[in-house]
Amino acid sequence: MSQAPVVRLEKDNDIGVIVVDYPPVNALGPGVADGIVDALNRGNADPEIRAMVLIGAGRSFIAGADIRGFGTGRKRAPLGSRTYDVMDRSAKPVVAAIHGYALGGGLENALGCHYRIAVPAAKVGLPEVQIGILPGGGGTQRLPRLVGPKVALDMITSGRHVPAPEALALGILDEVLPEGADLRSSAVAYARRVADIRPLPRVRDRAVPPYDPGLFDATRKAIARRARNQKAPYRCIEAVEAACTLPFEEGIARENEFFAELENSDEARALRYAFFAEREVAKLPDMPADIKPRDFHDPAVIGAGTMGGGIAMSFADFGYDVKIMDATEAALNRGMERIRNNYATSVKRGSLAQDDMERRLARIHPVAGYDDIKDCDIVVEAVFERMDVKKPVFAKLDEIMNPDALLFSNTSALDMDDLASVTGRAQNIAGTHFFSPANVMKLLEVVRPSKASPETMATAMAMGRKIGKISAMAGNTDGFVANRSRAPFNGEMVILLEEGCLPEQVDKVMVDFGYPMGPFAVGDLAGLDVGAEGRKRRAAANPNYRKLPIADRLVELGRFGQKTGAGWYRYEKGDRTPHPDPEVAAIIKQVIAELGTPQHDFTDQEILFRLLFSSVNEACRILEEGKAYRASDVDVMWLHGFGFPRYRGGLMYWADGIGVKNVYDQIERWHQQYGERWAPSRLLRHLAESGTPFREAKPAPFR
Ligand code: 3H9
Repeated sequence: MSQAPVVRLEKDNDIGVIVVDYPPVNALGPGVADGIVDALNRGNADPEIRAMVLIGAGRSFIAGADIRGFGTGRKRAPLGSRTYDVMDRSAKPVVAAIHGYALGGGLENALGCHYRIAVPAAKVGLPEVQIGILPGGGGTQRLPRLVGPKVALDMITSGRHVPAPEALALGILDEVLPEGADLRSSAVAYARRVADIRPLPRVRDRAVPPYDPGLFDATRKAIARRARNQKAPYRCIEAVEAACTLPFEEGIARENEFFAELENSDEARALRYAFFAEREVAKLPDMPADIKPRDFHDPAVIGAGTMGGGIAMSFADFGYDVKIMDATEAALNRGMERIRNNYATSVKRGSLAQDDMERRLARIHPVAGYDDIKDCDIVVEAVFERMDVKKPVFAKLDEIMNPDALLFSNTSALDMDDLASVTGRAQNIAGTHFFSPANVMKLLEVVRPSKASPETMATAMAMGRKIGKISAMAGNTDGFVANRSRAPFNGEMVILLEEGCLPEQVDKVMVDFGYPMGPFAVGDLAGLDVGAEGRKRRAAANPNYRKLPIADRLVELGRFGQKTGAGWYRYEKGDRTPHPDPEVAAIIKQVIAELGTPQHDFTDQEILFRLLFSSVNEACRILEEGKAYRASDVDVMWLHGFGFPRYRGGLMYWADGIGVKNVYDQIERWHQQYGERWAPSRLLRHLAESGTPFREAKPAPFR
């Protein structure tokens, strides 16, 4: 059977309509660019056609180059013969008609067109930097000519998606259609209106609008923190600079060189991996394919503490009216106050408009008691993290809620089967573990208890996506996947102190590696008392539990972190900057003297490997127990739950870069040196012996 062409040239009387039809998002996959070139040539050759429209079939205009083709040795058309070049030579005007997304090569094609119109919900952008490359289809040369280098730099170095109304104001679009207007017929009418206008307005012919020459260095400075260890953001700036200083063709040649340099860079490979890992994580391979998530309209949150408030904000931020309750009116009022303050901070920082704040606040409805939420279809419980506090809440919810309401718990470690056992609806119960701050962090770890129905799990996953999260499924194991895989890292970083490191030394290594903050500074932010609770529980349950006397000592001394002005660091009043504290060094020395631990010097690499390898080993255990679907799910959790640097792909992807055998050998050496806590997992040994990368590890069936 012959396949339908991915690009068609259709005729609407005197207008040629070039339809790109390559589901799901019209990426520029095999044959698409050639198809557009062929259609443009045929349109030009057809005497009946006066002008053309370029439009996407299905849900989008063009989402950009086919990312799957990168790094596969595919050949690009040579400069001068690409779609944009053919548009530049076209004797007839071409109108880009945009709906859904015009991203990357999609927007670049639109910029090659003579006119651009869009529906109001469309989005345009050059997100290439997010996958470690730069726009390689003329975007770095055409966009600055159209909107000036300042806006172009902002768009190209951030990769942000610009909504159509803003794109119109910036001059990227010529027209945004009224709500509900039909894109294709409007575009055809537009093309008819402009068919005879000459000369054809080509973006490449425009002069770059006046700009401040200091702009480029200022942008380099502004992105230095978030772009550290990366090449692409700097190449983006250089390419826009080239647009401002070189003739068009030379600028294009420069862009092309940079693109070739970046396409196979380590950062680009890692970022592409992360892109696909984030899509893979949504797939639940052991669930029936026809399971549909349930719709929900009326969510409620129990507990107006920091987490509950953040969860309520997440619902409100994405348009849901949400009810929130707490045990006492005072606690509820405090919670609402905290929510208001959090929004107000965003307004002050300029990331939220005042009227948006009001709208979001108005969607959060404080309610007095269970009676007010009994008709809700989803409840997320976020009360204190102790089983004896959560169980009565679940028992009560089970009693008063409609029988088919779904009950989710924002626990970060507790046994979800045990919690579900106090209800008569175990099939409707799941864990939804948000990360702090819940309205900011993207990860939602969805925990699957043994009796939860596939529909419940699919709904919990979908709920996360509907409120802007990346949902990842985890098995019901202590700490689930994210915190369990992270726990050895948390232990190891404190054990390093027993052997001669200081918190600031470890933090510097991890910040240099790419974390936004060092782990000790993060500990101070989260509160050291929180971890101490978990350690107590685990030590009580397991006589072999490796205690962390230095961390315990700090908590005993009331050093809970930022909230008490002192933790691993000391803090000045009203300032969150961590200052190394000689008192902490003295506490460490004292505990070392009590323990008699031998001291030694550490290289940066040793510190990094000690922390991360311990977690790689634990992640392997999680996979061998069938508590996660894929190694790449662990990576997604580390990227979005713990701030692991995205351009390193994720924990397991990074470890593959070191090599599974090297990781195993080092872990085995530490096993000899430190004993059982470094015992290599069975899966790790198997992978090392068979030379299988972590990414290709086959986990046990999910349970
Ligand atoms: C570029 O253009 C370079 C140029 O400058 C130079 C050369 C011309 N390629 O995200 P979704 C797949 S670089 C291949 O779930 P949504 C995706 O994997 C590119 N596949 O949908 C998924 O597959 P599956 C610049 C792609 O509605 C399916 O489509 N462009 C691509 O939530 C649905 O995706 C970008 O970086 C692609 N380009 O979001 C845009 N895009 O079903 C990247 C998607 O098998 N794409 N897929 O899991 C996106 O940001 C989002 O997909 C988009 C839609 C916002 C478009």
